[in-house]
Order: sequence, then C-alpha cells, then structure tokens
Amino acid sequence: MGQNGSGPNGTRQAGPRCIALVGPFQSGKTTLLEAILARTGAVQRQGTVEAGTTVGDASKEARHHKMSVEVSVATTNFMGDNYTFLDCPGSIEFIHDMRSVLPAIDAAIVVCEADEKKVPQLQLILRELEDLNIPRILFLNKIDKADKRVRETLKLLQPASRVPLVLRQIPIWHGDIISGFVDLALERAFVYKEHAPSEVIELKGENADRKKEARFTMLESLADHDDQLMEQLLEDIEPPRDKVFDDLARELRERIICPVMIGVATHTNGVLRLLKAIRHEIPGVAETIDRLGAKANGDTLALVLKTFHTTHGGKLSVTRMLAGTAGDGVTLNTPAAEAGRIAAVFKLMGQHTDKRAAATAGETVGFGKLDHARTGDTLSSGKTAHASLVEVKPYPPVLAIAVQAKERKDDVKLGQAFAKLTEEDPSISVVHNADNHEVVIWGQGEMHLRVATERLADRFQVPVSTRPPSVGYRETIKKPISIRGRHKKQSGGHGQFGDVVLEIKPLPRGSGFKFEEKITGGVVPRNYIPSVEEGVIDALKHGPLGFPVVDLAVTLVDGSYHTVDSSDMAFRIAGRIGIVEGLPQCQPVLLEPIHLVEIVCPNEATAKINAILSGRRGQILGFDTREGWEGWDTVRAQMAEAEIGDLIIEIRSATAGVGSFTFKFDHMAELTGRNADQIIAARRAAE
Ligand SMILES: Nc1nc2c(ncn2[C@@H]2O[C@H](COP(=O)(O)OP(=O)(O)OP(=O)(O)O)[C@@H](O)[C@H]2O)c(=O)[nH]1
Ligand SMILES: [Mg+2]
Repeated sequence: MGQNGSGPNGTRQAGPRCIALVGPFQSGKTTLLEAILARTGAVQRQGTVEAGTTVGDASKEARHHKMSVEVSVATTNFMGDNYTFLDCPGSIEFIHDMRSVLPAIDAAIVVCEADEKKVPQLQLILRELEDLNIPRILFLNKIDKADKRVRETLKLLQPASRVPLVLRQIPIWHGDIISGFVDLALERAFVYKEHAPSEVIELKGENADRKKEARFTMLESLADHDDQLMEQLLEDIEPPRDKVFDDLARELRERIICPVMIGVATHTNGVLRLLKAIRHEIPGVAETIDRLGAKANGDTLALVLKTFHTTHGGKLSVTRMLAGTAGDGVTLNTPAAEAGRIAAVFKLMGQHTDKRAAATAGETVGFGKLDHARTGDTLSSGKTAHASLVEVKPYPPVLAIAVQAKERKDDVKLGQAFAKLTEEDPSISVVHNADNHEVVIWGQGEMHLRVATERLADRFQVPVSTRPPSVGYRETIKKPISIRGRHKKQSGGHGQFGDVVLEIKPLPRGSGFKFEEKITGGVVPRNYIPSVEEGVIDALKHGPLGFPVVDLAVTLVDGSYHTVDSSDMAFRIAGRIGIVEGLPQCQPVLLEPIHLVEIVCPNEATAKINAILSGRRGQILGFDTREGWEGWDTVRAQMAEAEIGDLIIEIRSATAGVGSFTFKFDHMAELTGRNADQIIAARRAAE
C-alpha cells in the first residue's frame, strides 16, 4: 500500500506520521512537544509552560490555567519526514479531546512520571489505547527528579498496562543525580547535555554491569515472542543488533509490548533517541488504514480530529489524510451529507497557521471552511461516501452550571456561541430547562465548565454569569379536600362570573396530574369546563411551597354560571382560585428527585466512596466488581439530586482523579424536616 518505504534496517516506514502525546495530568506532554519542536528546528527556542511560551498551550485558557485544555497540533520535519504531533490534555475533564484524535493516529507517546498517584490515570489512558489497538511507547519523563531506581518505577507502572512494559533505556547515576542514559538496544551510553544532543561516552565499571543485566531483561521480554531469540539467549549467543531493533519494532507494532524510554523534556534530554525510535519503529498510515478497516479505493479518505472556530479565519477542521490528496476547492463528503468545499489547506503550529499546498496521504492538516464537517467525521471524495470509520461518544456529563448572558441583548448571540462551543467540544451539552427557563451547561468537571464559560466570553464574545442549576423539586399534597372557587366582578356594564367546586385529592407517587369532571344538569356549561382545567393547571405550576405540584387529582363536581357575565376567562380564574385557596389546606409536602447512581472506582477507594455516599444521604444498594476492569468496583446507590450536584468533585479527590459516575432519575421522594424547611425558605427568599 503506497506509503511503505523501506529503511536501513528493512522495517522503517517512510512518509508523514501522526502521533499523539498522551498521559496523566501534568506529566510533561506540552513540554515534550516543545522539546521535539526545538530539537527538529521548528521553533528557534524551546518555550516553557511556566513562561507561557509553548506552542502547545497557546490558547488564552491554557495559558491562564497553565495546563492543556484541548488538543494542540504541530507539524515538524525530522530527517526528511513529516511528523504531526497532537499534544493532548492530561486532565480527565478534557479527556474527550484526546479520545477524538486517537482513532486516526499511527502511535501514541505516553508521557508519564514516576508518581504512584498517577498510576490510575495512566491505566485509564492506556486502556483507551489498548482498546483501539494503538501502538504505544512510554516516555518516562522528569527523570531529573527521580528518587528511585527505574526498575522500581516500572514495577509501580506495570499494573496500569495490559502488555509488558519493556525498559529499553536505563539512567546513568552520578551519586543522586542522573547524568545520562544507556540505550540498551543500541548498546551505547550517553551523557545528557542541556538543550543539545547527548554525547556518547564509554561505559565502565558498575554502570557497565548494570547495563548488561538490564539488556538481558529486555531481551528476555522480547524473546517471549521470538523463539529464535529465546534459543540464542539460552545458548548464550549475542543476538545481532539489527535483530534486536527489528524485534522491538515488530513487537511494538503488534502491540504485544510497550517499550519504555526515559528523559527530561524541560532539558530536551532523551528527545533525539525518542525521535529516532519514532522514525524507525512506529507504523505509517498504511497500517493505520488497516487498523481502521478502511477501504482505500483510490478516492481521498480522511478523518476529522478536531474542530476550531477561529476568531478571524472561521471554521478550521484538523484532518488526518488517510488516502489520496485534497487541496483548495475540493469538495468532500461525510457519510451523511456534503461536508463542504475546502477553502484553504493549512500547516498547523499550535495557534499559528500557514497556508500550504494540497495535503497528501498520511499528512495532518487544517482545512478551512468545511462548514458541515464535524469532529469524528469520515471524509471522502468518491461518488459514494465512505462509511463512517469511527464513533467516539463523550463520557456522560457529571457536573452542570446554569448560565445566562450578562447582557440581555446577547441572548441570540449566546445561542450561536453554544453551537460553536459544543461543536468544538462535544463533551459539553447544553440543556434548556422548560420548567424554569434555565439554560444549563453539562460537562466533565469544574475546570471543564470554567473553561467553557471563559471560551464563551473570549472566543465567542458573550460574557455569561453562572450559578448552580436548580434542583427539580416538586410538591404534592397529603390530604383530600373539597373547595369552592368563585370569581365575581361587577364593574359597570359587562361583569365576570365563574363559580366551581373542586375536589382535590392526592394520588400515588408518579401519577402526575389528573383532571375529571362530574357535572350534571349543566350547572357548569360544557364549553367552560376546559377553561376550568386550564385555570387549575395554571395554579399547579406554582404550589404553596413554591414548586410545581404533582401527584394529585382534581375533580370538578359542582358550580354555577351566569348567562351574560360568564366567560372562558372567568371560569379559568375560578379554577385557579379554587386551587390557590385549596392547596394550603391539603397538607402540602416537598418532593425531591432521587436518582439511581452508579459510581466506578479503583477498589482501594470503594470504602471511601461508600462513606461519601452515606455522608450525602445516599442509600447504598450494593457493589460489584466492574465488568472488564480488573481492580475496579461499581457501587450503586440511590441519591437525592441535590446531593449529586458536586458529587464528582469528592469522588475524584477520593480516587486520584479517575473515579466517575452516571445517574438516572428513579423516583420522587417526600422531604420533610429541616432540609425541607431550608429549601422552602430559600425559594421564598428568591421570589
Ligand atoms: N523537572 C522536570 N519538570 C518537567 C519536565 N517536563 C515537564 N516538567 C514540568 O512539569 C509541569 C507540567 O508540564 P506540562 O508540559 O505542562 O505537562 P502536560 O503533561 O502538558 O500537562 P497537561 O497537558 O496539563 O496534562 C511544568 O511545570 C513543566 O515545567 C521534566 O522533564 N523535568
Ligand atoms: Mg499539556
């Protein structure tokens, strides 16, 4: 398939590559991208996250929070090949952006550090890669801060990976400091130079022995999938270097091992070796097409990884070309519709874009103005569109805020801004609550929602105010009564007259509202009865406690009318008066929504989760091991909606950030006592 070039050792794939930098929060992905760009000459000076000078975190929100909040894209050239790196956010709250780009990449560099607390996050990310069959190299970063042996670190990290982590570099210690590394495949030792390629040195004494031992361990791992190598090891035959490289490359591509390299992104240490491994060992686009099960039939085929709405340039679709070419003026299709005509092709360097010529297979570029293309779309050029290759569903949202344009005049603009916001980030959803006219943004956590509101203000120029969303309280009644509602007005000529007798009685939970009539002898004429019902429904929207009233039946049993003064309006008012005066006598009571909640967490946190749930009036229904997730539990509970509001914050802090939950409405339950009094008082105060 087209792009397969053969390199010096026979396995190298030439051609453009697309690689994601992924890994736990703050592990150094953006810094590593910066180091790669500096090492390959794409930037003159290596920027830093602290100084806010990186290519990766160039957006206003990323700079402000000193963390990545979306995928950044940068293309560079290394030894004649074109590489696009996707710097993914590490925070779990922005993980959807990472998940959207994964299907299209050739391989991932998993950046992590020797930190026990980040192992659960590492596991979560590795699982995504494992499930998608994506080849991956682990880059053990911040080795300058290492306080334990790499082998110990590897033991710590191994449970996060389903395949063996194979150490292919070891550090050289100088007292307590790491001064360089040995590449076990290359059998060469290097001493780190700040912001310059490491220098080859000769390995002596203890370091040489350690190297021998570590190399043997690496070869043993490789030999698990190579009988010939196993024989050589058993017979004490030194395997040829090329064979070792070939095995490393093959086993990486077959995803049966995850090689581990080490370095210091801030000092550009270990970056050149990483680039060389990428160049020689990771697969090219041909294998990615196979992995995706795509049919390259001569047409152009591409995947949309990310969508930006830029202030000046309009919509930009970051796209991986899988096959064919695409340049200005070319029309592409999604499986559902025409995606649009490419207005321009851009090379991407963080926020910076440069116009370029048509894009070819393997490249990752920005397409301008593909108006109907969305993130995740499969684009093709043929007469019949290529079937959709991927579907990335966002995780269910866990936190919400109600938002409002700061200025009334921005209401329409806010609607458009929501459309752009959710197009850029499909893990955000916007819900209009018809009950109370609240607009609620749902997302993946506090920071996620904060960034969403910052984007509304900065990127889309609609400043908003926020507050916690209201809980869906209701009220009902406990006692039946019969009441007269009478509306009579005599003002000069035409008067108003409506008179009804209503029986109000409670219904079982979940019944909603029923209206009946038992009028005999025409005491209330037929044509006025629907108006009575309307008046009743009006009044039920706002009960005596301040909330909509549910689970009751109202029966119109009697009344009277006046031939001249009665009207629809008069009977409507009479119906409403009956309810407004009647309900307070029916022992109104507050109802709160109870949801069925399912929390997933590593099992060492299960006890903590149980305590959190109990502390929030939760009723624990039971727990089980999480299906398909070794070492994880699922806890099920019933919880009041009011207690779910910020539940995710506590769950995350109890689970090193990886616990999560889903919820589904179950039933309404009576709420009495102090809790209820407070809610009712707050409602009165707000009115
Ligand atoms: N000591 C040391 N610090 C590093 C190294 N690499 C990155 N850092 C620091 O670690 C912090 C996080 O670096 P980033 O590059 O923003 O990490 P990230 O993985 O992109 O973070 P997120 O995208 O927010 O998940 C910054 O303060 C960096 O300066 C390293 O090799 N050694
Ligand atoms: Mg980052």
